[in-house]
Amino acid sequence: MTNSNREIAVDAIVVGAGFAGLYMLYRLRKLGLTAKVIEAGSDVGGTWYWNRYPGARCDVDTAMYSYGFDEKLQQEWEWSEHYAAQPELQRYLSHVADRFELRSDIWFDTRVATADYDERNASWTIATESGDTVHARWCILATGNLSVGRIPEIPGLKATSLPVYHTGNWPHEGVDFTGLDVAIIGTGSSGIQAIPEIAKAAKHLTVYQRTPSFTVPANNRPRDPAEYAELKKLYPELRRSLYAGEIYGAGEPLEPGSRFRRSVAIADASEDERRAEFQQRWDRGGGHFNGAFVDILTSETANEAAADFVRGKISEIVEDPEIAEKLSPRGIPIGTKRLAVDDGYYATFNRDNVTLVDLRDDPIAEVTDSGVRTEKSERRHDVIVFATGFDAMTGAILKIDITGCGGASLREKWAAGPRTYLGLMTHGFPNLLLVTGPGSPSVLGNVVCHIEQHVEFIADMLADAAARGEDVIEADLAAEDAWVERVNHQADQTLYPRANSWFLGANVPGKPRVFMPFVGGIGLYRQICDQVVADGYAGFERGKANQSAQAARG
Ligand code: NA7
Repeated sequence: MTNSNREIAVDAIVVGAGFAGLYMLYRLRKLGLTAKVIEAGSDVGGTWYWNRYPGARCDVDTAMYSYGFDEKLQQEWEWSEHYAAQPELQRYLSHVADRFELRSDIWFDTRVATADYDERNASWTIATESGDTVHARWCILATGNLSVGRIPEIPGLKATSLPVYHTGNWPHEGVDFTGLDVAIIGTGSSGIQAIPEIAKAAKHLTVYQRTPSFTVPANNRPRDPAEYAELKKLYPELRRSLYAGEIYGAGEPLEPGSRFRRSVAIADASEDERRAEFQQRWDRGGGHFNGAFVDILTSETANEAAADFVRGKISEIVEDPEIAEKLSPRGIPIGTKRLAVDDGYYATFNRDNVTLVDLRDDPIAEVTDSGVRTEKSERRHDVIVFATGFDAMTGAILKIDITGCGGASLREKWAAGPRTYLGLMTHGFPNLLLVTGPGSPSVLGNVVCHIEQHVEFIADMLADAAARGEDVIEADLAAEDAWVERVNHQADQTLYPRANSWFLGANVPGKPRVFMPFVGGIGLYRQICDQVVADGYAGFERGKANQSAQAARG
């Protein structure tokens, strides 16, 4: 990267030009603030810019995984399928950037290295890896929850001459697998999407699976024009319903106040009713499978019934009973790792050119120049694909060297796990705002609707502060402590902490095991935020920059 040495002062700096950063810029401009967005990629898109692997597509119906803030935009944009693929999502975000003329305030190909808070001026100084400096009152991190890819340390990997790819950082020119013997490591959502596509293209595909995941069919299909026109008429009500938490999770069922939002506990359904409910959700497709009963994520009995249903489907679809058993998750409650949504995943293991290696029986020993050696055997490959996930939720934030009041380091403050108030701010780091930070519902459900809510909360809070002549905002320590406790308490009421998921940081060796998202759901979370606003931004200390830093912080 070349040194560019730009130096500017703006009201707000936004890091990241994905769904969150683009909408944040739009709202900051509406407030009359000057803003600059810094983006590491060469274009907008965030996670949809980087995750270009074969099969990459949204696991939520894109009619709802899209912005609702502009009526014309949602009326004019045409999604071609229910679960749009990466190129279409990238086109959508590019269209949004053009439509609202956002690009002029974005620096592309630029990565933020450090962010330092100056207490005397209540402002942030951001330095980029290429030598730029930005001074800003507000520093807003729209860095995404799944931005920092993880390739595990495996003996021999650094030295291998084989081509190695990670699903989260896929070459823009694509990879031609024709005639190749491919290894893929990892069977989470990304692996589950990539495996069927790579299997179709490659000579042979070997899937190295450490833990089987639950996945349900997407039943993806082109949008029916009449149905889509009807949906567009209902958009305002559908968005309201989704944002109020009346639609299960991500919002696949496209009816207001949806009948797919069920309040029935499993104990109140007969065996036949249970099966019928699971079956119709399986047939319809999508992640709302887990909304079949209200207690699937809180009751072991309900969870086991859902898990059993899916295991039954695996044994129906997969012809070899031994492979079916290896693919069947056991001991992990369904939904406690994000439920994957697939397109022909289990059936892929019936193909002659696909081999499943169960790493629980036969762990990887090393990567060589000719392939992968496990403890029991050695296989030749031409290429290795890692679908091994991300340093989620905190990875992109902590990659930046952030110092707050008194030179305190955010990495040190969060050494035992992230601490935030509402997932929006962290005490000791005034004027640093997080979009869908740890402690907010963020990754549970439809992240675009969570992003819109956070961006609007932040914009309204900045407008309110400006109206009162205030320019310092900081999370109150007691409010933060109480919120962290509440996030943990909510998670402990559910089965979520039972899985070694990235929600818990359990996928990254050495990362503190703390449940990071707020599991109470978007409806409850919005109510809490609305109450905070009604109470005059309770839990946020606010003041003026020209007061002494101590006084400003109360
Ligand atoms: P995930 O869901 O974190 O999945 C990563 C997969 O990689 C998972 O199967 C892991 O097995 C496997 N993994 C990780 N490290 C290793 C090593 N060292 N050896 C073998 N296998 C390994 O990431 P995804 O990218 O699939 O999905 C992330 C989110 O993106 C997803 O939830 C959606 O929201 C979109 P493990 O379970 O750790 O045994």
